[in-house]
Amino acid sequence: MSHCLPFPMFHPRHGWPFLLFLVLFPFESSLLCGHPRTAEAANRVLLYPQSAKVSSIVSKNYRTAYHFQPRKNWINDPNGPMYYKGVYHLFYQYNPGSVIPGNKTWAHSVSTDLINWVRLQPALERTEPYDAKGCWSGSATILGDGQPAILYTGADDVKNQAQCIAFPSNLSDPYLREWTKPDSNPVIRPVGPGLNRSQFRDPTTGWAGPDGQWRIAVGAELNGYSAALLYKSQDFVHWNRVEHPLYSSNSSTMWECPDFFAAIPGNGSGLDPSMAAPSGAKHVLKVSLDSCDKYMVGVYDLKRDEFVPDTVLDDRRLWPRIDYGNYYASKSFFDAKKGRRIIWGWTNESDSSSDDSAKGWAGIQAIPRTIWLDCQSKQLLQWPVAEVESLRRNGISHQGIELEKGGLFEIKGTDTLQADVEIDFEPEAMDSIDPFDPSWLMDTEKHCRKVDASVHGGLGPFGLAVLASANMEEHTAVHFRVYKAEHKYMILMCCDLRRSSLRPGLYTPAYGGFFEFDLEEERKISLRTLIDRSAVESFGGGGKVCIMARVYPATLIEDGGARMYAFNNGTSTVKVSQLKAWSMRRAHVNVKKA
Ligand SMILES: *[C@@H]1O[C@H](CO)[C@@H](O)[C@H](O)[C@H]1NC(C)=O
Ligand SMILES: *[C@@H]1O[C@H](CO)[C@@H](O)[C@H](O)[C@H]1NC(C)=O
Ligand SMILES: *[C@@H]1O[C@H](CO)[C@@H](O)[C@H](O)[C@H]1NC(C)=O
Ligand SMILES: *[C@@H]1O[C@H](CO)[C@@H](O)[C@H](O)[C@H]1NC(C)=O
Ligand SMILES: *[C@@H]1O[C@H](CO)[C@@H](O)[C@H](O)[C@H]1NC(C)=O
Ligand SMILES: *[C@@H]1O[C@H](CO)[C@@H](O)[C@H](O)[C@H]1NC(C)=O
Ligand SMILES: *[C@H]1O[C@@H](CO)[C@H](O)[C@@H](O)[C@@H]1NC(C)=O
Repeated sequence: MSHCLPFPMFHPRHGWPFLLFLVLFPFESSLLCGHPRTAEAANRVLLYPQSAKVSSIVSKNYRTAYHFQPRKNWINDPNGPMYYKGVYHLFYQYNPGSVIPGNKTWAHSVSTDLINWVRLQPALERTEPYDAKGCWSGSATILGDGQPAILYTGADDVKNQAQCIAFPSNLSDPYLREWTKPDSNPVIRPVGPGLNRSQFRDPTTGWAGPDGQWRIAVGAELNGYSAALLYKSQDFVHWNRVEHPLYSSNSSTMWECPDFFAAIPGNGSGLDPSMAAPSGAKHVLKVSLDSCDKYMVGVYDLKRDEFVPDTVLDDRRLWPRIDYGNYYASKSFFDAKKGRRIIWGWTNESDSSSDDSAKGWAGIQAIPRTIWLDCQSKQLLQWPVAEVESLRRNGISHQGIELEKGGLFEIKGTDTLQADVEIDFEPEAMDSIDPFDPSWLMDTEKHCRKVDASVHGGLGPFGLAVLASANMEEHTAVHFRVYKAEHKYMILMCCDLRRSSLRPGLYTPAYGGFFEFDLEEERKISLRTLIDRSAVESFGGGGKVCIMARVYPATLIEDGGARMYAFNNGTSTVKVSQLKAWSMRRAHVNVKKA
């Protein structure tokens, strides 16, 4: 299986993307764009009466430094990401007037490196009767003639959801600032057998079928069950519903934000959806439900025009997830510049809405991730886009650290609030591994709560404790625990937020996911964690399980001196064969307007 690589082949070089950014978007004097320097800029400290023990503190220190976010207000789903003529575009659900959801527009930013972003005017605003209640989520497609098109959901005043189209007003504008909604809108009305007109949204990017016609899927409730409805069009403007859905399931009632794409097993290259998928390609259907993003791997039966999953799991708790933490409404796109598929996902706040009002902002996008299918076509793998590494500085590295039971190694020499850490754990012995119980798969969060970082196991828990206060009263633990199943090893990865902050009233689950691992062959269990103030984004086993989390430690504000440790609380000794960490520079995210 020499063609099966753990990571995509491409390794773009760094350093230059930021320079290119400066060339394309030279700094203007109007860095604040006419917005007054409001209280937002001040380090606000609010005391809440409900907290007797600890004062609730809301600080600008929670604002992320290199995750995507607007300057202020509410954001949710990523929309219509695309690469077009040298520029990456990201649109996103945005309430221009408030820090709570509502009045959704498509805000718009552009980048040349996926890291530094310049904001533009909104691409879509609520201007028509059919989108009076909001321009909701959707996708961009690069059509055959090279022109991009947006399909989005318009919500009207009487609870109809309909799919609408928009085209760039001026194709000579390199940033595609203005978009036009043609009179033919809405192009897909919420009518048809079995359809619930207020559960019909989030059109996918179009893909070309063997008959040359375009196809899209739309998330829907069909006869009371969840479906990805299939539509066909010759010209992308006139659409017909295919009688049967692309895929449907009785295990839930509605799917949001479907995403459908082809991938070659074990190949890190992405595939262009406007071209027929090569033979041997598999297809992936991702859907959003239960506050998380789940997916199925299968084949696209072209004769029946249907997605057929390789495995049908009736219990949706068992469906694999894009991310086992705080991550929703993801959307992927084919990056023609580097021939890869990239996925964006939304991460909400997990503080209170009064905290959000005090901060003046709510919501970020997770780091864009390269996404590909493993050799066995069993699961998706994800890794932060290589461009993220351009933010690294002051790297440190250690080898061969022995961590016995109770071992704690402080990682010093990097910024602990903005860091990128890569660590490989290697078990010294494999004889004390605890047995696996498949029933844990039904509720991995429950299992992570039960076996937290202080519960000694055979092999594990071992991992990182980040954003920790001096006495460890506050810390976020990201850790692994190895189990032996009948013919394989199962690794549990947890991200435990229960001690992430002393502040009361926060949402602090213990996230968790399992992955299979060939421990005898691979030996090293890797963890990469991106720490960005209130974001802790982790990639276990080379991207097999990803966990995005939001944390609001008081430590971050009070002494600014958060600590970071590698630890082992398992009975068996583990060796940290390699540990690398970097401070992460602040990216230029929407601070200026083009
Ligand atoms: C939506 O906008 C209207 C005014 O256009 C405003 O009255 C209302 O409060 C806004 N709603 C939200 C949730 O922002
Ligand atoms: C279209 O964009 C180009 C490049 O930015 C600009 O020179 C031109 O004036 C624009 N045309 C219109 C009609 O706005
Ligand atoms: C359609 O969906 C809405 C929102 O979930 C629900 O309230 C309504 O009962 C559904 N209508 C039908 C006919 O099932
Ligand atoms: C869903 O349930 C209905 C009615 O019980 C059944 O006819 C249909 O085949 C089921 N569909 C799927 C995808 O299981
Ligand atoms: C991956 O697929 C592309 C076609 O999309 C092909 O050109 C390339 O050789 C493949 N790479 C490997 C390592 O198989
Ligand atoms: C390791 O276990 C001990 C004892 O159970 C506990 O006090 C300590 O907090 C644990 N370490 C971490 C990093 O959780
Ligand atoms: C994000 O916030 C947490 C805590 O309030 C909720 O439990 C999640 O349901 C929510 N996620 C989404 C997708 O809305």
